[in-house]
Parts: sequence; structure tokens; C-alpha cells
Amino acid sequence: KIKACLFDLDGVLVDTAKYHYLAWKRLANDLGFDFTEQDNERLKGVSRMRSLDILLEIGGKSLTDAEKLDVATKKNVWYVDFIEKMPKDEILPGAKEFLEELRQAGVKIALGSASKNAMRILERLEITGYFDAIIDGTKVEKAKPDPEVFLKGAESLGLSAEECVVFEDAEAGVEAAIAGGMKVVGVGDPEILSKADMNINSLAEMSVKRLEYFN
Ligand code: G16
Ligand code: MG
Repeated sequence: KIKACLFDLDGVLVDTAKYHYLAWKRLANDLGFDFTEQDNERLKGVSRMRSLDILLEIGGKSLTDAEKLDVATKKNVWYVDFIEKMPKDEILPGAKEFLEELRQAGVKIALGSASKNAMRILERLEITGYFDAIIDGTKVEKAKPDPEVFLKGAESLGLSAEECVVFEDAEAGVEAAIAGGMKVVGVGDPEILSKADMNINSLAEMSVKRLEYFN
């Protein structure tokens, strides 16, 4: 029986991908090359340092480890700047309503995000209070598709994997949920997320009733 929903952040609850994109693009331009929205697709759900490696590969640049740390920090300062100014109505359609419905129904809620800025974003959207557990990039060692982030979420809630449903927009995230032995709802392109147990376009299509599908 499903007792908890575990949510990815970027792409599921909020569209921060565009801000990551603008910050990475600024960095690429600083380094002397262009970075397109299509290139940015490769960075979704991927950790900050791995994202930088992909960006440098696209630009054909190589940096020392110290330089990498330096530019990743710069990118994050720009990104945080966008986040601080993000209007709170940028929460994705249906997200707040579904969180509210889950809480009313007594279904536990956890966050499973790769982002080190997750707390800041939840605060900005004023939804921190919905979460019974928050596992983010500051609490995990292994990136998705490793299931660590979701297993830690289930553990924090005192539940087993079979009692959890994961909501993910990235292929690596869907794989992480499956590797953790959890059911998974793919939010977004059903072709990219074909391994998910259920596919939806946005959380506006989701309800506590629909969770019964997994029981
Ligand atoms: C998010 C984004 C990724 C980003 C990663 C790390 O993950 O999808 O593009 O690179 O977090 O973010 P930060 O630089 O803020 O630590 P998720 O898991 O919420 O989709
Ligand atoms: Mg995501």
C-alpha cells in the first residue's frame, strides 16, 4: 500500500531549468563559446560538477580542478541570484494542489533532489512545510541513477521502498526510483520516460485517487 510520495524538484515541482540554463550560458559565453537550450537538455537532473564537465566538453575547453571549482561557484552565484528573484507562482501547475491533497489524506511527502539549493527554492515557493523529509544534494554522495536519494527519503519516513511512489522528470531519476524498488510516475515526455509505471504531463493530472493504481 502506498504511504508516501517522493518528489524530484527541478522539472516536477518548479521549472528552475531555465535559470540553470541562463547561468550556464553566461559561464559558457565568459569562457568564449555558445551554449544552446538543446545543449542544456543534457544537464537536466545531473549534478553541478558533472554538468560543468558536460559544458566544457561542448565548448572543447579543459580547466584544472581549481579552475573548475572556481567557475562552478561563479555559476551558482548567478543561479542563486535568479532563484532569489523567482516569483512564487513559478511553482508548476497542480503541484501545490497535489501536495495539499496528499497532506489532507495523510500520505507522507518527501523531496529527492540533486540540487544543493533545494531548501532555498522550497522556501522561496513557500512549500517547505509540506515536506516530512527533505533529501537534497547536500545529503547524498551518489547521483541519480543511483537510488541513494530516494532510499534515504523512504528511510527518513520510516517506510519501505514498496510503500513509496517517486515523481520524476529525468530519465536518470526514473532509473534511480526503479533501482530503489519503488513505483515511479514520469512527469513530462512519455517517450523519454518510457520506463515509468505511469506517465503524466504535469501534477495537475495527479490525485490521491490515482495513487490507488499502485496498490
Ligand atoms: C537539479 C537539476 C540539475 C542541476 C542539479 C544540481 O536536480 O535538474 O540540472 O544540475 O539539480 O543543482 P545545484 O547546482 O543547485 O546543486 P533535480 O534532482 O531537482 O532535478
Ligand atoms: Mg528533475
